[in-house]
Amino acid sequence: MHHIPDRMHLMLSGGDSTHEIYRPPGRDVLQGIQVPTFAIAPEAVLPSVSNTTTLHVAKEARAGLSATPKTLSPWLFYDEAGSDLFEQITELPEYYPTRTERSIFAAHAPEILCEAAATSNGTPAPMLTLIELGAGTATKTGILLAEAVRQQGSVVYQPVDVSETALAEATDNILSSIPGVTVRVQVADYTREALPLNRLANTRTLALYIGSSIGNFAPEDARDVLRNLRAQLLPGDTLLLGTDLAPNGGANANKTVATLLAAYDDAAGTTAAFNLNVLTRLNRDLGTDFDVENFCHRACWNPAQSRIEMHLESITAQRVHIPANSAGPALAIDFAQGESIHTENSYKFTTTAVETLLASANFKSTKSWQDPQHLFAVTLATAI
Ligand code: AVJ
Repeated sequence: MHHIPDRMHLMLSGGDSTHEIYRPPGRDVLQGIQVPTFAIAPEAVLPSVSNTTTLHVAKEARAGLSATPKTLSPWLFYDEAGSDLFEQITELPEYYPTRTERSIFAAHAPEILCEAAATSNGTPAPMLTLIELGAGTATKTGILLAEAVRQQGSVVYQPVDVSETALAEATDNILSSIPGVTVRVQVADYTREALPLNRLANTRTLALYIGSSIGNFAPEDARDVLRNLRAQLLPGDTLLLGTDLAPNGGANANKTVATLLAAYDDAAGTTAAFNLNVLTRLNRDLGTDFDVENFCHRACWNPAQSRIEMHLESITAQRVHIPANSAGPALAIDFAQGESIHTENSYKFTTTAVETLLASANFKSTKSWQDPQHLFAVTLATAI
């Protein structure tokens, strides 16, 4: 049973002129939530590519699979099945990042929120508004929201995500478990759109970018994502950044390459299923004819780039077809035996790398917290 949130707590997140009433599948009323929609030129639509998301999938697949080496972007993982598989990954014994970051929040939430509200000149602390990039179902955010309510009586929470269903779930969870939170959802892709974050006037913003989501971006792209965010903030606003740490960084002998590899190639095969699901998604969305059985999951550590890479390796020589659609003509994609599609990078950071990245986007690292095993870092940075 889904809890229907109190409508009074749901406010329109503006910034776009076109809106529609948001009705999650299988649910009755959630009419308070409104989300931006997109205008599509009628002539750009063919039956096989019938909405902007699918058009974007088609363009991405065409470009990535025609390139050498072949690539597919990690955002393609997150259809409904992929999002479910990712949730399962976060509970695997080998996948330490999610529970480790949660443990850091649980241990340090009061200090994190105090630091974010602190003023250098002794003026009264302003109210904090929490904005979360790529919020998903916001399962870890509750700890921080509950602490914000404890410290300031109430809090406005603005989760931003591409997935409406994830945001609806996030809203349900938070409104039913943490009194004092007002949720303003925003359906947007912060990686592609110059976001109007609808920063609330007369409050200070604490932007959350957690879960090591930044790890999917190559250094220059990561910098651009943070610069985009920075452009929406005022000096004194803060960013809480979650980053997975590099193996054997400094005095850290707890974290080995083997620890990392296990996290991306678990015994139950959940990460393999997550990786392979992207091919199932393309078959469904674009009518491609990937034989999913004929590819296998590979995870490797790239020490020069400090990243885990995920690949889908072609078991045999084979040809795959992308049917003609509004994104382009029919394409045949040839795979040699052992050739792979590079599907994801997951960058791992040293504390120095985190500081350098933050500085490159005009943030000053204020304070950082790690778990006792130094697997994961949570860094508070101030917009300067
Ligand atoms: C969601 C990007 C943080 O890199 O660990 C998990 C995605 N991929 N297992 C990560 C992921 C394979 C995850 N991030």
